[in-house]
Amino acid sequence: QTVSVIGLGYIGLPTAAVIASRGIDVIGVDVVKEAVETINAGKIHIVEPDLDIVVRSVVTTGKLRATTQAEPADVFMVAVPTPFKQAADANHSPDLSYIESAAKMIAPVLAKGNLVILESTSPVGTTEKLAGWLKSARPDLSFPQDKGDLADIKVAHCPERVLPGHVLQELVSNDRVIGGMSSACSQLATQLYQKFVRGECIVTSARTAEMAKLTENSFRDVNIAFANELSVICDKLKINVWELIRLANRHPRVNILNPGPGVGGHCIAVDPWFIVDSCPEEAKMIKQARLINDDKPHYVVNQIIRAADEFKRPVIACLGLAFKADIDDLRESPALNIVEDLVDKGFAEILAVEPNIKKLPESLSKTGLQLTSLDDALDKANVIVVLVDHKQFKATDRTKFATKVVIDTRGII
Ligand code: SAJ
Repeated sequence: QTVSVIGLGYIGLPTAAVIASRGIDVIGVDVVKEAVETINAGKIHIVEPDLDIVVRSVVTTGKLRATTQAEPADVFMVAVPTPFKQAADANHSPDLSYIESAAKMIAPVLAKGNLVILESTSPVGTTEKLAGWLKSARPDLSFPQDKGDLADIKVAHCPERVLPGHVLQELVSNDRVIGGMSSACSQLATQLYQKFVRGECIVTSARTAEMAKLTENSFRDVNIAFANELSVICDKLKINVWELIRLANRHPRVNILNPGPGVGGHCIAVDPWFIVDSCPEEAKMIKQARLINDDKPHYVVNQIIRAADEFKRPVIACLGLAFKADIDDLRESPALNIVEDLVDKGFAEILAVEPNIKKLPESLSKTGLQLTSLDDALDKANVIVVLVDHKQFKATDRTKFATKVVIDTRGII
């Protein structure tokens, strides 16, 4: 059996590597030539604990090979991004163009008996759309929307659910929701996942699987919004929100999440919008949670401006740019947005610290800003803003903060 993974990013590459480590031949496909070359050299282009070791091993044994062009395989797993349309689009409508491109890419090499799995988090109805794109490119084959269990090509949605930073472990241990477009589709997909997943594989429809994934991330978003709202309320009432949450969580049925500078990443800050886009009238709380979490970075910027006001020459050390602790991922990062906003406002000298990257993203480097080491930043700054709870920051000697004004959005100090 040969499995082809389309999209070798934060989900696709670990998935390809784990499947290959089970002795299955894997062809990884990505449109980015540099990523393909890096992988074929046994290296990785993303930060994820232990992934380098697994990739090196499966590339060395020849079980994983990367290429820029689709090749015939038994199973195609699509793990491409599903962002929303950014440009001046207040409705956050989903951008399915990467899935459509993936469909066009694999269609020419599809053969009778193949299974196509959509792993990308997707709005309800996307798996049917994917099957539709495949069908229009290959009218010579039959698909489950017309032929059900008897179709030549099987199609299923099995949403990824792994936590960045713990991907290798969660890929294997998490339960999987398998949403086939017919029961034969689910059966074939289950057989594949059972080869590398220790968790349970639970079968449902493609639409329910799509909604299940969106629901998981919306649940988290709504709960973080509750914590973020509490943090703003506590500021006003002069209560330490961290102590408050610790106390409330002593109740056996209360489990409040952590407030922060906002919600980032490609998942939780995006997926709830897919529900809002499908049901704008009905998804009231889900939308409100998004708005609360999206507003938090502005609130933090205002806190910083007020703190800097005390100093004639404010120097602000911003600790962390990633969207959460101990990763290099800056996608939809509230920390990055806050630093961009501070630089843009130009009222202070900004020092950006991010131990997990080697150079600043274009949005900051073009302003002339450079990465500062943690020690330099702590020495020079009079205002310190903790934006990410990276392990390096948590391990810092607390006395270094003693003489500074500290805004700790993560509650590590
Ligand atoms: N955050 C808080 N407070 C918290 C928890 C998180 O402010 O108490 C913030 C983080 O700092 C970060 C954002 O929320 O900015 C999201 O981080 P996260 O760790 O909650 O989740 P992700 O985006 O890394 O991964 C999520 C996971 N989903 C759930 O936990 C329900 C993961 O299992 C999914 O596979 C992933 O989204 C995805 O790919 O959809």
